Amino acid sequence: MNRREVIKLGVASVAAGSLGTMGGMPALAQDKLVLKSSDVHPLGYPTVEAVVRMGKKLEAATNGRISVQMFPAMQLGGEKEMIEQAQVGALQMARISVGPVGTIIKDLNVFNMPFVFRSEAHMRKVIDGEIGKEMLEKISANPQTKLIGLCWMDAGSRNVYTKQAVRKPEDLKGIKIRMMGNPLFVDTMNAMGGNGISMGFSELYSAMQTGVVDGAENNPPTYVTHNHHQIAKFFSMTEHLIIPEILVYSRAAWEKLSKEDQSLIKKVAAEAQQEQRKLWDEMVDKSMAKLKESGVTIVTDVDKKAFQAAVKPVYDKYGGDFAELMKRIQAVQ
Ligand code: GTR
Repeated sequence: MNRREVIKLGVASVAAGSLGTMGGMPALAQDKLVLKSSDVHPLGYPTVEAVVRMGKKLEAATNGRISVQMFPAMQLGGEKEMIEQAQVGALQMARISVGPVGTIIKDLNVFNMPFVFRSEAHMRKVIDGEIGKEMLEKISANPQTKLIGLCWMDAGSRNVYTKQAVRKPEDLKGIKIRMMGNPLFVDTMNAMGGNGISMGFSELYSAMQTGVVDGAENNPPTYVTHNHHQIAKFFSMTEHLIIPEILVYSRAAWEKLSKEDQSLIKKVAAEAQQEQRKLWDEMVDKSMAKLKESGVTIVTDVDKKAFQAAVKPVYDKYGGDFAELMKRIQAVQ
């Protein structure tokens, strides 16, 4: 029995087939391929919209044979659960942050290093170039991941948000900041002066409400979309992490695809990488406007140099693993 997501057109069409051709119906039921895809963000969010558009392109290119069924807004759990579901083939695609993937593939952690990119524009050049290509291949080539790396997406810069302004490392003293599930991030927050608490994204809102954490760090669209700005009203532009997102495909499901379908999916994914960043830029502008309207204090006079100096222990601990890669990233202009 083929475990691929195959939906038969139904008993009626099979019966029609066995009776010969009725109304131009093919003799055999046509297999449809519905690609289940998941994201922690809701419909309309740039990463979700980019994959929905990919689905429309796939439908158009295959006369409806391939389509995407989107499960947004953590319907299928947090990022950890999504990765596990894709690994066993219960989901075909998952849009995730590189954050947790760094725990599976060491080299990918280079993108998770604080201040590794000079700017978002620098990060985009890196993911669009040789290094980006190599990293996608690393995901696909490593059997342990059970995933295929399809394309990158943009998630801007992450900034600290809590109940007070954060301008320098001392301001974070004794403050519990939720970080993504990867020890590198807890070390980063501790080095920045706070107390890093590792926690899944799906638990964060209630953890902020109940005071389990005092705040978190993320990009403006996530901060606003998930209403975190209603609880933690100071958004300090620390820009300590610029972590790309990644669209992965279940390896188990990928291996069942024809070569033609694989290259079609890769082609539309490469287009999505470029399209998503336009949606992203618009969303960042909208989110910043909404923050201002909502009475959030946006702290811009952050001593970034002090934070950069503070994270040196993170470089001492992890940097040796990918010193060469970091040099290549710095060399990208
Ligand atoms: C968002 C990202 C999510 C998730 C989240 C988090 O920026 O889009 O995929 O990683 O951050 O902090 O867990």
